Amino acid sequence: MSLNISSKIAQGIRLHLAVTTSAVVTCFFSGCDERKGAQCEKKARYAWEHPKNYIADETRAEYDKRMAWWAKARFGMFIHWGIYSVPAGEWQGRTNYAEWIMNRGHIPVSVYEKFAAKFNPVKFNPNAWAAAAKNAGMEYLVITSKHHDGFCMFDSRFTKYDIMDATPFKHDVIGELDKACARQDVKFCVYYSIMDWHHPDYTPRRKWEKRSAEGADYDRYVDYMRKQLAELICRYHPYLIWFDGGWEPTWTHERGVKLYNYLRTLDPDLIVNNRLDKSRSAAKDGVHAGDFGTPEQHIPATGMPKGMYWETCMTMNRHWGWNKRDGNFKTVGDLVRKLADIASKGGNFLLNVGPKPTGEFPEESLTILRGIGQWMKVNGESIRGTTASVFKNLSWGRSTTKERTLYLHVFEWPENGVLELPGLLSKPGKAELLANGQQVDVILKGAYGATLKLPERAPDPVDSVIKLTFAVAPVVANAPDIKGRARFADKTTVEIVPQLGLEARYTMDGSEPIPSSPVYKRPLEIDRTLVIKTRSCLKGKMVGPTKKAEFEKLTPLKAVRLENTAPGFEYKVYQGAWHELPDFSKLKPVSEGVVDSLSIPKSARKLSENYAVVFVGYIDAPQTGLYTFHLTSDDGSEMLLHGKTLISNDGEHASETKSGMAVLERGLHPVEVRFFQSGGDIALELEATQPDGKKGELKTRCLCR
Ligand code: FHN
Repeated sequence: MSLNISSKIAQGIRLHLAVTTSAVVTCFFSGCDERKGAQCEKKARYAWEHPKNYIADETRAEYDKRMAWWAKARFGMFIHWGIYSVPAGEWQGRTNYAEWIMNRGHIPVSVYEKFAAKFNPVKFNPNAWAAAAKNAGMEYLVITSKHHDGFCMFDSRFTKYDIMDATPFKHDVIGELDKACARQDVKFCVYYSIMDWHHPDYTPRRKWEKRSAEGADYDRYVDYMRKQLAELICRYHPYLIWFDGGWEPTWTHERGVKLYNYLRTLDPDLIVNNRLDKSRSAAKDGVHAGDFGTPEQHIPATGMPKGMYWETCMTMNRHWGWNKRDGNFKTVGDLVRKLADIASKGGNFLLNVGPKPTGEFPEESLTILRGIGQWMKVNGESIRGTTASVFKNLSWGRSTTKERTLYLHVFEWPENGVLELPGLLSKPGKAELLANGQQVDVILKGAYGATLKLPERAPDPVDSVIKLTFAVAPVVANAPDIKGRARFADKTTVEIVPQLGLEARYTMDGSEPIPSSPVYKRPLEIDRTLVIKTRSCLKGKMVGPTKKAEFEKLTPLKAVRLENTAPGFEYKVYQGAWHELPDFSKLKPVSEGVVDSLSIPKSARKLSENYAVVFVGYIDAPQTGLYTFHLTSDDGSEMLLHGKTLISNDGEHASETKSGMAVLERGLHPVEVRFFQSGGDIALELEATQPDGKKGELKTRCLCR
């Protein structure tokens, strides 16, 4: 019996103990058939009515212990599979859909339900899926048990809209994959969407729907949800539940907190992501619900603050669910480097597969999984069980850490064979190529620092790993941090943050810091454009890389003198499917007009997706001084001031805010905002923090009356 099954039994016993200690039902493991929903429901009802407050009461040590297997895993498989795979991304002539097809294609429930009767994935092979994950080096697997369309890929007692009742397939996909994962020693986890476009009690309805919300009772929907979650926990004992779709106003922080504590009361070892709370915080702050952060389709530039668990989820192509025309798959090399980059920042990588309606993985996905698996077979120890890099920045690649071992992920193999180890203060004991154990020469540089003399040929074209072992945990002198506003109006304050135990010496004339340069002791007041450089100093020797930061004193942008303006923005609407802002000079608008403030015009909203809008007007700056503009959008956007890009927030993404600063003279300044919506949620807002600190929407005017 593989370890994993026994740990499942242990989990099952723990589950019983966790709840039977609440003296609700004395349920002996052997006699209690978890599959009887009624008994499970009784245990869950107690947990719902009497949840423990894990958010407030769990200690950091308990939290870290519970997260240990997940943090060690580093790499998992995401699977988006449902009846939305039947139309394969196509509907009424459009081909850019996937798991959002019901909403973006405005498909009424009665029509969409018909996909269930066509869902018959006879080639579904759970063992092959679990093996594909394991062989790729993935230690856990998260599959959609219910996505936003409300269709359940498991046999639920609380709806007929599930794979057992509504499809000819009649296999409990979740249950079969759960068992297959146990056999392959892959930890089985499920995704569950709070948003549900099918359930009659879920609100808000889609704006385009005719289906009335009359009689809908959201509390009744939440009760449905908690019962289904009890089914999933009691029957399949998932190691983790990955929530999504909690962004609509009906779902609240309070509901997220209650749900989190309920789930943990039902299974204290369960891990839950941060998307069941509104804030999506990843901090263990005793207030917010959720155990790890979930950046999507991107890798945070410097990871997440120390102590926060986080996981980047990403598609292999451009869609989560199956789209038969989407051949834009990332390369194996790109994904291996992303995996190393994420691990070097202390995060996990959840890489998605969107299976076909036949039950097969796309061939491209299998090729990618095999390619990553080949790399992981040789280099897996440099990912699994590692922690973040001790180097803040490496020009040639990344680094991961395992106590007294550093794994150097060399993306760019040095032509001269010399690999710099910037700021390394500890003396390496041994250096070897992980691929073949070949020794690598370590050349010490004086009291501190070292380089490696590498063989001519890199063992791996994408990421060659060098294993460096030390007598003690290695210490690196990184560059001190420099904090301050890069662009300012009249003066600003700059802080330099030395590394613990080291001095930060600095210059303000752009020259290299040397042992006789000033030691940073207090914030620097600057009132002119200049360059600051700083470097760590240890016992009179400069160590580690130099950090450079440029500070620009902004000259106020001149206001333009205009007559006959009126409040608002002129706008033009364009139609098309884009993944980033198009070149509007090559397009013809489908409608135009004036809006009182920056908002999506009705003529665009009617298109619901695959459209862009360009707004033109004048910011009416009430005072002279420094303005910080904040542009929020879902999907991409851009703000131009006096014809130059001030903020770029482009690309397909969930709601995201980017900022930019400018010094404005009191008066009118030409502004243009460009926005595109590919589909799904929508957001567009432009706010400004004024020189007096007041934040809000600025008035705009246009030559539009
Ligand atoms: O709307 C979903 C989307 O379909 C997909 O499930 C991703 C995966 O993280 N989550 C939401 C978009 O942020």
